[in-house]
Amino acid sequence: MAASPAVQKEVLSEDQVAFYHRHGYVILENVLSADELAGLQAASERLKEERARLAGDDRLAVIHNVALMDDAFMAAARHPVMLAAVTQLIGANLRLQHCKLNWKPPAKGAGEVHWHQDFPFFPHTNYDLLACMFLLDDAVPENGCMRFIPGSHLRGPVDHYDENGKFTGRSTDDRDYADDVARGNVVDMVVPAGSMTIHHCCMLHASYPNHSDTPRRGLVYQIAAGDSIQLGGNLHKVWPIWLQGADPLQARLGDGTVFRLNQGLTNVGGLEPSADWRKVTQD
Ligand SMILES: O=C(O)CCC(=O)C(=O)O
Repeated sequence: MAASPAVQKEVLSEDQVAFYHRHGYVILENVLSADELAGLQAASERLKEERARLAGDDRLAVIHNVALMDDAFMAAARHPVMLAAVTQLIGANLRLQHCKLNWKPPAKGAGEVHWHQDFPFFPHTNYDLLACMFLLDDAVPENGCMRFIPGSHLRGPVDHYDENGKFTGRSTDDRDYADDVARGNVVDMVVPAGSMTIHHCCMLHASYPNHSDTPRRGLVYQIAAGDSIQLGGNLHKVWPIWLQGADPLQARLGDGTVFRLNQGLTNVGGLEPSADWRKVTQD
C-alpha cells in the first residue's frame, strides 16, 4: 500500500460540514492553484485521443482510471484540500473507489445526464461515500454544469430499474425528482475553474447539455470511508489505491453493526493497477 500523507488540518467550517449533512453537497471555490489547474488541463489534453476513441466528438466521454494514465491525476487524487475536506465528512481512512474525467465536448446540445444517484451504481455497506469533482473549466448551465436536488440524499437510494428489473443507470420513477424540479428545488453547480464540488452518494443529480463552444471537463474522485465496503457494481482498476489512513479491516452497516474482516478484500484475478489498463474491461 502506498504511503499516505499525514491528515491535513481542517478546511471546512462547522457550517460547511453541517451544510453537507443537511443538503448533501458542499462547494469549495478555487481549491486548485493556477499551476495545478494548468497542469490538470494539460493532462486532460493528453487524453484527447482516448476521449475521441471512447465517445467521438459529440458525446460525453467518461474516461475511467485516469489516475493510472497520468501522474497529474494520481497526484490530484491526494490533493491535500480534498483529503482534508473528505476527512471532515466521512473520516480519515479513505479508499479511492473510482476516478474519471468527464469531458463534455463543445458539441451543440450534447452530453446531458439524466437524474440519477451514484450509490445504485456501486452499492456499499453504508453511505460514507462521496464524489469530489474538480472543475477544469468554468461550469455554467450553458456548458453543461451539474444540477443537484438539495436534501435528496436523505431519502436513501431511489429506483434505477426498468419494468423488467434491468438496471438503467438513471432514476426511473419521475416522482423521485419531477416535483423538486417543478418547485425549483434544484441548485446549479455554477463554479469557476479550479473549484471542487463534493456530493453525497445518494444525491439526486443531473447535468445540462453543452451548448457552448468550449468543453466542460470535470475530474471526479469517488471516495469511500475505509469501513464502507462495496457490495456490487464495477470494481475499477484504481480500487486497490488507498488514499489516506489505514484499512480498518471492518465493514460497517447503515445501522451501525460492524463486522470484522479477516483480511482486506484481495483480488486474485488481475485487477491490479498497471500500465496495461487498456486490456481490462472496465464498464
Ligand atoms: O459530468 C457531468 O456533468 C455528470 C457527472 C455525473 O453525474 C456523474 O459522474 O455521476
